[in-house]
Amino acid sequence: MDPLVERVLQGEKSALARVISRIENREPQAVALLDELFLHQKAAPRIGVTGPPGAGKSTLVTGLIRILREQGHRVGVVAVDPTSPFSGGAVLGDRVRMNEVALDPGVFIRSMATRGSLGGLASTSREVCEALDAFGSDRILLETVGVGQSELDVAQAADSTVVVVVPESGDSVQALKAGLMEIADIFVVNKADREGADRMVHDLESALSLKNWKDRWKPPVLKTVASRGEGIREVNEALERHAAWQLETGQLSHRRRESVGARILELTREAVTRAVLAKAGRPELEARVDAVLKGVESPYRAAERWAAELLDTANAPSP
Ligand SMILES: Nc1nc2c(ncn2[C@@H]2O[C@H](COP(=O)(O)OP(=O)(O)O)[C@@H](O)[C@H]2O)c(=O)[nH]1
Ligand SMILES: [Mg+2]
Repeated sequence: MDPLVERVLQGEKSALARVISRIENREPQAVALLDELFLHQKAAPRIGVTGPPGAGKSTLVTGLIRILREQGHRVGVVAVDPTSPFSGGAVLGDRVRMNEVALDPGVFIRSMATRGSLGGLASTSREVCEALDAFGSDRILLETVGVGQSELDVAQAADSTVVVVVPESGDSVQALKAGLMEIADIFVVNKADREGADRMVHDLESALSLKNWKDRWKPPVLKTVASRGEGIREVNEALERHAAWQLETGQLSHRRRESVGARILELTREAVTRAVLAKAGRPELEARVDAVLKGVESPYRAAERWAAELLDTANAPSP
């Protein structure tokens, strides 16, 4: 076993931090580390918290960490926020509270910058969750900004997803139509100390009541004032109910199965692309680019043709 992996399994924070840096920097050894760590996961529940910038996600996460710690859990947090150019440790909303939880030996917080593409962020954050799980975090919180498809991908790595909105975001019902409805297991209307919170709750509930929830989990709509710690216990209870429901109905294994399937496909796609470029090389790609630029064929056609050729070669009986 890699000594670094051994140290992570013993719960050494500095070793975990190093493994995560290797994952983030896409260092070649990271794959070997992940490969070893994967087998030591205990399938800790992963809780996604998503919503627009400034909605209070980090503040809510801080409150959840506190409650989970009271319950004796070891908590791992991954915060992915491309809209917030935080530097150093300023991950969570309130520095003082953040320091309080970050100094707790039972809490590990990692913020992820916008390094590389957003698409890469989705798989990187998933890998970081795996490392946290092997490390011994038995609850993993994943904070992401809900703005684009990639963030939705990140949210989908979670077993339960909390979507945070605020009263003044009158457009959030609009956002629901754009896909948040699909991923929310729990809605939180935060900043309920502001005007319009009840109206927002009402709007969300009306939008939800239009759907048929038979045999499905109907997302509850909760109100919080995260900055004062109000309503967070109820959010945690809703998360516990959702986890229990998923276990009873088999949804949990279904969701994880889908997630692992998508992951294998994604990794296979990456591996195939790497292998093709290594073998055929850039010139092969350039020739196809030329054909597309000259209007000989479309990129769709070029890709289809290339894939067909590759599969043909792979399937051809050896001479
Ligand atoms: N009035 C009010 N402000 C809040 C509440 N929750 C968080 N905030 C503030 O909103 C700002 C953004 O919070 P943050 O947690 O960083 O939002 P994030 O970008 O979604 O992670 C901070 O200044 C928080 O103190 C709340 O319930 N009421
Ligand atoms: Mg935040």
